[in-house]
Parts: sequence; structure tokens; C-alpha cells
Amino acid sequence: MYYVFLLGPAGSGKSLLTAVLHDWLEEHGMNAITLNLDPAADWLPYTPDVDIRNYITVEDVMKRYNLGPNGALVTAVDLSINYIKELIDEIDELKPNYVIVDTPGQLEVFAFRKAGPIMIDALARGFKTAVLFLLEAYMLLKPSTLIPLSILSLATALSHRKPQITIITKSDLLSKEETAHILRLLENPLDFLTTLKGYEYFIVSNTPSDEILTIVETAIRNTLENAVLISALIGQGIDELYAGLQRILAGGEDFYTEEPSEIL
Ligand SMILES: Nc1nc2c(ncn2[C@@H]2O[C@H](COP(=O)(O)OP(=O)(O)O)[C@@H](O)[C@H]2O)c(=O)[nH]1
Ligand SMILES: [Mg+2]
Repeated sequence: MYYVFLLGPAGSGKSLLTAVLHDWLEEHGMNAITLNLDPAADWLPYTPDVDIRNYITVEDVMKRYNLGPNGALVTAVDLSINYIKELIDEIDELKPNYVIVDTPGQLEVFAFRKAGPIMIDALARGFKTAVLFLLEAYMLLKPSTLIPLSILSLATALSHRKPQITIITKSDLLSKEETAHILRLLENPLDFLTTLKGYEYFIVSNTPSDEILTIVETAIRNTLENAVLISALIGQGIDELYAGLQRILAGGEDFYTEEPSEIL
């Protein structure tokens, strides 16, 4: 059994990609299930096979603890830990090859509080696990969004400590020129960095800070190396995403090549 967690900022496309990746795996002869960990989801583009909302919802928490929507979401994610055993029992009964895990809309609630990494570790239980970190393509076109999002991606990886692939989403919204720009960026992130040196972003107290530059370089390299450009809407790049997943999960082998005992 393999676990694939989808993390990323609100609106980056986690829920739609959960649906599309699930269907792609099924169409290619694999048995995949979806697990929804977002207790605040009111509509999802798929019907979850296993769903945290059967145990806890943000609405219940708002009423029970007299909280507003933000406080209730944070509390609901923290309280989700109490239902890990029930979720695992449901998953194990379904005996899938792949568990595709959709996470709460707000990345920070899941990735940076204790509950998120605890849930990831407890669910994965030593099964091979990959994290897909989703970023919207058009946000990588400008340094002012590329730089903070790369740092966010690195911080998330340091929080869950599982192998992570960057998935650049919504490629269908890019013009030809923008697509070419992103592909050049992926081929050579360091070229891009060279053009940024001395750029206003690194100027602290009027002098470029080498320390900041080093952090930015590390974050951008980690984020853009092995990134895959996809569109869940038009089904672009899903084959490449699967190849990236297999490199982590099965050392590049298709799962059919494994012994059944290793799959389940
Ligand atoms: N154009 C386009 N829109 C997308 C794509 N993936 C997701 N969306 C839209 O972006 C919005 C947010 O997607 P969603 O999956 O709910 O994001 P989440 O908050 O990360 O779960 C929805 O309106 C989706 O239909 C894509 O590949 N292309
Ligand atoms: Mg969602």
C-alpha cells in the first residue's frame, strides 16, 4: 500500500487533483482510494472512500465549543487525531494499492501545527509515502511570489519530513510564453537565481544579505528540481506526475513488478 498526500496553499488544486489522480490510477488498472482529511469541505469533486467528516466537522466544533470558523477549523484538525484508528480500520478494509489523501484547504493549519505531521506519520505507519506539494503555475512567474512560495514548500517538507515532489498546477491557464518561461525555470533554476542576485528582495539595510540569498537559493532549488507541470482540468502532465511518484514509491518500477505482499 502506498500513501500519497496532497498539500498546498488554499485553492492550489488539491481536491481536483485528488479526484483526477484517483481516476487515472483506476483507469491504469490500479486500486486507488481517496481519503478526505478536510473537516471544513462542504463540496468535493469526488466522493471520498474514507472521510474525516464522518467523525468530525467544523460546524459541529463551532457549535460544541462556541468558536468562529477559523478557531473551529484549527480545533477540528487537532481533534482529527482522535479518529486515526477509525480511519486506518476503514482504509485497511478496502485493501487499496494507493491511498490518495486530500488535506485541509489552508496549508498552515495542517502543515505547521502538530496535528498534520502526526496524522501523516500515523496513517502512513511505515508504508511508502510521497507528498505532492501543489503550487499554482502563474504564481511562479514573478519573483515576489516564487520566492515566498518556495520557502513555504521547503518549510512544509521540513515539517512532515517525507519525500516531496512539487506539482505546478493549472498549466492550462498559462500562455505559450508563460509555459516556456516556467519550463526554462524548471530546467535551470540556478540561471534564474543568477539574474536575481542583487535584486531588491535581498537588500536588507541597503546591502544584499548573503544569508538570505543562501536560504532563497536552497528553497528555490528544492522546490523546482523534480517539479512537474500539470493541469488537472485538461489531464495534462498526469503521466509525468505518476512517473515521479513511482520514483519515490517503487524506485521507478511499476507496482506490478512487486510481490503482492509488498503491495498490500
Ligand atoms: N483552470 C484550472 N482550474 C483548476 C485546476 N485545478 C483546480 N482548479 C480550480 O481551482 C479551484 C480550487 O481548486 P481545489 O481543488 O478546490 O483547490 P484546493 O483548495 O487546493 O483543494 C477550483 O475552482 C478548481 O476547479 C486546473 O488544473 N486548471
Ligand atoms: Mg480542497
